[in-house]
This record gives sequence, C-alpha cells and structure tokens, in this order.
Amino acid sequence: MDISDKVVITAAVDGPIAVPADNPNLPYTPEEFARQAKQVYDEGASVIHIHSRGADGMCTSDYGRTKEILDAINESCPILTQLSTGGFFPYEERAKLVELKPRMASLNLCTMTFGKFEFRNPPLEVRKVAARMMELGVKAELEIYDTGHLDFALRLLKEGLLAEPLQFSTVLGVDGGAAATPENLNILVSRMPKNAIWQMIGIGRANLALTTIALAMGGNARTGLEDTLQFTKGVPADNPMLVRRLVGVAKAIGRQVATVAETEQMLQLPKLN
Ligand code: KMH
Ligand code: ZN
Repeated sequence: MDISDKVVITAAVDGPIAVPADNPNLPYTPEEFARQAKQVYDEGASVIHIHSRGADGMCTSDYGRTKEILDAINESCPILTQLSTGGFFPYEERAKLVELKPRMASLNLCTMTFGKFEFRNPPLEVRKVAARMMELGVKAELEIYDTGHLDFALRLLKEGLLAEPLQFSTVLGVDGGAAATPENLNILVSRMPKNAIWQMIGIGRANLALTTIALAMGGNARTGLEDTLQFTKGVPADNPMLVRRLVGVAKAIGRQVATVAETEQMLQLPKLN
C-alpha cells in the first residue's frame, strides 16, 4: 500500500477542561496514562496527545508530574508522545513543558474565547516557544480554530520560526472558534500550503461526523476524551472505544492506520536535540 493511503490516528486522552466527575474513564495517574496509552496504541493510534494531571485528577502544568506521566507512557509502548502546551495556566508554565522533549507539542497561535475561558496565546510568547521547539527538535502541532490562526502560522513560517511541512490540526466546534461544519473545514484545508499535513479535531457532538469527513478528504484524524466525553448521546465514552471506532471508519473507506515508524516518516518528525 502506498503511504498516502495510510492515516495517522491520534488519541487525545484527557484534555484541559474535563474533570474525573465528568467521565470516570479520564486518566490522571501516570500508571493510568500508561495503561491507556498501550490500549489506544493496540487499537491503532500512533500518537497520544496529553495534558498533564495531578494526583487530584485536575489538570496541572507541574513539570515533575508531567515528566512522570511522559516517562510512564514511553515505558508502556512505542506510541509517539504529543504534549499539550495549551490549557489555562500561565503561559511561561505551559511553554516550559517543551523542555521535556516530547516528539511533538501543540502550539496554539492566537488568544481567543474558549467556552467560558480566555485562552491566552500572546504573540511574542508564541514566537519564543516556536523558536525553542525548533531548537529542541520538537515538532509543532499547530492547532487552528479559525482562518486567522492559519494566517498567523504562515507568518511564523515566513519569519523562520516554524519548519515545513507544517502540521496543522483543524479544531472546529469550540465556543469562540469556527463552527464544526464541512464548509469551515474545507476553507481551512484549501488555504494550507500544498505540502502541509493536517488532522481533524472535532469537538463534542461533531466529533464522529467531522473526523469521518476528514478521513474521506485524505486527512488524518484525532479522537479521545479531550474531544468528546460521550460515545453516543448519553453513553459515556472511553479512549480505546473511540479509537476503535475511528480506525473502523478509516478501514471502511480503504485507509489503513500508520504504524509509529510510518507516522514518523509521514509527519517528518525531526531528530530530538
Ligand atoms: N482542547 C483543545 C482543543 C492544546 O492542547 O494545545 C484545546 C487545547 C489545545 O487545550
Ligand atoms: Zn489538547
């Protein structure tokens, strides 16, 4: 099979907002992150996107705790780690996490309304962390919630702060970002550079429909409890079942999941420094 028939599946297992009371399957101990990493890897995910969590189950930007979680995942299976620099902690604490050298880290480009939160991404700080990620060899996963975010990423590329191929995540369905519609996805994808790599992140009820559309368009796709807490209306999800369903959709339309080695090649991940 040609590599272009392959699809990178990412599992976003927790996210910055949900608490354990929202869904009992949310991982928060290093052991549980490791166990679920292995489960989603066995289901076909080659990348795991994580937000660090403390012993109380709440999100944290604590450097030591995040290291423990990353180490536990790396010991459990070969899945590629993608660490979030998002969330609602002070920007310097979020930025410092890239020093842990995950293979990838999210990079959010612009400040925005995010449901009931303000998601701060000050332009000078974003530039600093982008430059540091390049130095370290940590690939930026560019989360774009609207067209202006794509334009800002292109500006950073021109400034030499991002390396090609750009790796975009189109995030649709956040209150404060663009709505989860096929039209919005199409606008974003059609404006990306030809050599860009992209995946769909569909928030909430739009998760399954939008990731399915993205798979049919040739994109990569992400799922997990960060993106939807429910499997179907009223039915709580867990991470392995969400990945299993997405892999099933991919296979049904003739796409095979990429292994870790194929993913490294497809995403052109740099060597860590
Ligand atoms: N839940 C995401 C869409 C990130 O991980 O960098 C928002 C977020 C971004 O937290
Ligand atoms: Zn995230």
